[in-house]
Amino acid sequence: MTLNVDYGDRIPNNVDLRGDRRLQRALEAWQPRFMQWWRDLGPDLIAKDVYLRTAVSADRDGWAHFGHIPLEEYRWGIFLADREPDRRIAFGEHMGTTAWQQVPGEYRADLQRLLVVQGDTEPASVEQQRLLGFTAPSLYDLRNLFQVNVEEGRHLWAMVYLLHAFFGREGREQAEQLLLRHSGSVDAPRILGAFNEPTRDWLAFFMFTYFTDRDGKFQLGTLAESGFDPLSRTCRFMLREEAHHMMVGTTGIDRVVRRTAELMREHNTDDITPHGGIPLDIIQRYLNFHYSVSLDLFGGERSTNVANYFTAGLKGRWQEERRDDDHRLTDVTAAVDVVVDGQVQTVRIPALTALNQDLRSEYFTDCNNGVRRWNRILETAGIDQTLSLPHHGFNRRVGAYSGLHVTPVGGLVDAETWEREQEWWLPTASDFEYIQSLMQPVFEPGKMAGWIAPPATGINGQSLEYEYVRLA
Ligand code: BYC
Repeated sequence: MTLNVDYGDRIPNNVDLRGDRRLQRALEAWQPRFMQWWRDLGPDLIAKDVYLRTAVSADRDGWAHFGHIPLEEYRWGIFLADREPDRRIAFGEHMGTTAWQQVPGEYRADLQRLLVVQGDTEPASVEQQRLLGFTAPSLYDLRNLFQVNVEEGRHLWAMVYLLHAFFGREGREQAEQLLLRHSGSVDAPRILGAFNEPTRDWLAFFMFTYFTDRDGKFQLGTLAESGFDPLSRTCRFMLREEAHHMMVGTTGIDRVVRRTAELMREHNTDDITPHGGIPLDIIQRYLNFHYSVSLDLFGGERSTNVANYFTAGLKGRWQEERRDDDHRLTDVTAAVDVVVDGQVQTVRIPALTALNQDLRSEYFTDCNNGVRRWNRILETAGIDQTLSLPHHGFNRRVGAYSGLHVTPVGGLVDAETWEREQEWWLPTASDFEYIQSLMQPVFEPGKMAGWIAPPATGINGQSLEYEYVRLA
């Protein structure tokens, strides 16, 4: 991938902004609003500088340049992956035709909606994480939090660029709105449920970056298939950055589980709270929560929206081009769960309307890899307990299961039982309180909070003792 980033511009970009003065001016007018939003709702802890990765150069590895900079000086910019010559639409009714460089009029509203929903999640996650810096378990983790935050900010830029460049006045208005809705706000909440949930501690942060960012990976993967080429190229570049967020979540939970296992062995007990560790049952309840709210992000099992997006060529399937079928799906059916008279049944529906479930099952397989990893850590430590993903009907607010009470193992229970038993399944007020009590900052280079094991390696070949963040 070549980048050829133009850093001479106020907005670094590889889309030749200079060649389009109107667009450049519109984005330059949005930039101070973005900075104001970042100051108001971005990270609350102000550091002198942070060892950050920024896209600067053209070669394969060089897109990631590392150096200490103040967060506010991060060069948020607009980067698209290279244009593939003669790219063709790979699915839907326009399959085989040339990918669009402009928005087709008939799909304008749908595309704009997809961009707005995607764009809304990016600043939302920064807002959700804004207080975490104060309680970071190490400078290494603090640096990773800030890296995730600046890149989510950049992903907002990515969607705002598309809105400004291709959707005229309406697009600019939508870009304004992206800064006006706020996570958890009563009057103007973020669009999707999970992005209004608080990320109150670092266990929640690791769960969020594992489960919720992973929805991001899969959704971006489907948008990378889009017949609207600028969206595809934008998402392909975003996915490269997203890999770091996945790493933060996966290794973050690895390290929590490893430390928990160590303490369980050392003290020969499951109740490691007197020793400052996070008990496995609390980890499981956090996992249950974050996985279930992230499943909601896939929409309903049965959706005409997703069928329309696919048929129109706007949103493909995960790894569309590697699939061995006709890529149109007009004559195929798929099995989905429906609820009839309070009971779950499986019915066959047109595969097109079941595509949210198709993506969700790819996501499930990926999530399960993490659970296997964590169980291997437990097994290696000689602990005979395991973690698991709850049933897909558990704690759902969207889709077939939204009106039901389903236990983590998939049993249907009545509302009363749910009320009585949910403290075993979802984090409780006392879980939150206990985890909060562990959230004491560790800001000395090379040192680590007692509830989490150190990472296996540092960032960009640096040692763990490296001063990843210099505090003010
Ligand atoms: N909360 O037809 P349905 C990321 C709405 S994460 C609230 O079943 P559809 C990131 C839905 O909008 C990835 N509302 O669903 C991660 C629809 O409303 P309208 C974000 C919800 O449309 C971490 C109605 O319910 N990107 O990048 O097939 C950090 C009926 O829905 C929810 C995308 O999501 C919910 N959970 O699919 C930072 C990609 N679910 O239209 C970033 C773009 C559904 O009737 N979005 N609704 O008013 C999409 O592709 C689709 O909009 C969805 C929903 C997959 C979200």
